[in-house]
Amino acid sequence: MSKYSKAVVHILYQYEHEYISGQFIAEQLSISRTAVKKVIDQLKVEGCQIESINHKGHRLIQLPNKWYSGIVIPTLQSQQLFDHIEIMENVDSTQLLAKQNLVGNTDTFLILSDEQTQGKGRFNRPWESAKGQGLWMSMVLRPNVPFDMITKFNLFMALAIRDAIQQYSNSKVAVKWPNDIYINHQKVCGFLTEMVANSDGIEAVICGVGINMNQTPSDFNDELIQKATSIRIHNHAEVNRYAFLHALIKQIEYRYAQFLEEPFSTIRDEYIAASNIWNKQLRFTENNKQFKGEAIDIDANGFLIVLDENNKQHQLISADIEL
Ligand code: BTX
Repeated sequence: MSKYSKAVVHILYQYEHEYISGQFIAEQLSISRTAVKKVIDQLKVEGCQIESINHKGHRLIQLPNKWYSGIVIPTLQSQQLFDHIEIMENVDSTQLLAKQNLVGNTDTFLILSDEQTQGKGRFNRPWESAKGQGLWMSMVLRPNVPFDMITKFNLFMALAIRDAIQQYSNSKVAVKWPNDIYINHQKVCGFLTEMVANSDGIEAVICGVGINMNQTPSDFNDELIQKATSIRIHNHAEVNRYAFLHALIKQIEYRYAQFLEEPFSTIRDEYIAASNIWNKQLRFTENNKQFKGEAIDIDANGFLIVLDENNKQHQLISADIEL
């Protein structure tokens, strides 16, 4: 990739759907028109649809389904959460990479990848992360809080992700406590929060988020076709990945600040209203024990209160729930 391709992609994207001359791009970057043409030819080879017309210029029609750092970085220019942003084409898991990269420094950062070959959910379950179709990312944050705050962090993140997806969905987006986001009865997102801690508190929080952005129903494999959905399916149009990422990071910034300042009780009513687990019999698995019951409340600390079939009350900090 030419050293100017990031800048050229960014200019084309800023003027998306308009013609801009090679001369204009050359002047912006203080390079020759020949150099601009070379970069544009290379971008076309990579899959960028660019129309080039003599005496009119170049017009970006469509970008391929991949992250361009030349657009991600300026799109997230105003964010305050991360010291740096890493963009990968392919990785086993952004979560694994984040855990490796947080060692030996105190940086906060975001990793995005076009594809994960070994995306992981909770309990090491596989997370399907097909190339170009979703938002597969991990955030490393360094809140100066005691380690029992991790559960609370997860609750605030749930609302951030829900609110961002809701901006793009015509159907209601709901939180399935504690780690999933649903549209109707199908999963659109799974996220998980892990941490590195020492006796003084949390060293790093690593939050992995997988969002099905642009799959069509036929993109899901046999296991997921019934269980999973994407934002696009409920938006009736392809989702602009950069606009969505921007909306998501804004929501995460807002909820992260709230998490640092406020108790869970501040968002408890909002969380309860956003949840999809009420008024139905559910199957719970907690520490390998299974039982049926009904969720009746989320308490001021974010614990789920469940009444089982024998009317015994349980207070759950985390569990697997089958809807
Ligand atoms: P989870 O354990 O609640 O969900 C995993 C389950 O969800 C799987 O067993 C499968 O049934 C279903 N599933 C797998 N892939 C998908 C998908 N694309 N859409 C809907 N359902 C699916 C939730 O785990 C947490 C997932 C976190 C994923 C992110 S992606 C970026 C980061 N890197 C990484 O390896 N994991 C996180």
